[in-house]
Amino acid sequence: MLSERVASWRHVFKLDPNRTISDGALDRICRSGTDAVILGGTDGITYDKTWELFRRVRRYDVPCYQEISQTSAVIPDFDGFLIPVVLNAGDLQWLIGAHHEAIKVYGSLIPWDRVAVEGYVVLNPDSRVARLTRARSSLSEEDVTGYARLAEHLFGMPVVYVEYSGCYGDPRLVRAARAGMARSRLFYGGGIATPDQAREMARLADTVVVGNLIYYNVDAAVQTVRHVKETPKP
Ligand code: 1GP
Repeated sequence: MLSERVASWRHVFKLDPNRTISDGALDRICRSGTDAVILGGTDGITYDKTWELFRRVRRYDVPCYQEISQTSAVIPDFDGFLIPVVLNAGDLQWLIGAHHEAIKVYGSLIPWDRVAVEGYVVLNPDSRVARLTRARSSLSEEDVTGYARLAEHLFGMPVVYVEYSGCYGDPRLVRAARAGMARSRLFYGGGIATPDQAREMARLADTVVVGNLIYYNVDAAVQTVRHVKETPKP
């Protein structure tokens, strides 16, 4: 089951098929010792761009997963599929609409043992994902704890994902998510650029996701693997 594999991830890189990465940088990311590489993004995700990047990543041993944002870009060859559900979306499409449309058409073909749902709480109002989903991102600690509790206990989601995409987050809200959870995996992603940031979020979250840094400082990105893995688990 993918949800069992996800439970072992401490550090993950997220690559955007809509962004350019050199062979050298990709080589360093794939050999970095990270636990998994996720391919996903918000804008301009197509089958061709996803395939092109997947083809390059799968030459390496690192497991590679697709985070699905466009049904038309799904590639069956990935090791597994992560399905984002934006819990604080203002637009129902990103909570259940797109999922229902996709399952209506492709439901009988979906390899459920290779699928895991991520309950996203989107907290950076300026991020592309917040704008697209019209996320209600001005949340209190109680709000975030409530979303995390709801994701785990009402919906049985294996992952709660505190998403600050593009900016470093407020540790108090990451802690608030943890307070609502007992068994699900807490993912943190957003703006990690320094060793201190990697360590701080690794103390609070089970899994730390690094994205943007790959594209402007691959050396620093690779070092986050060590900084996260050397930090005691929460
Ligand atoms: C984005 O959470 C990931 O979905 C990582 O965020 O790109 O800001 O590192 P950054």
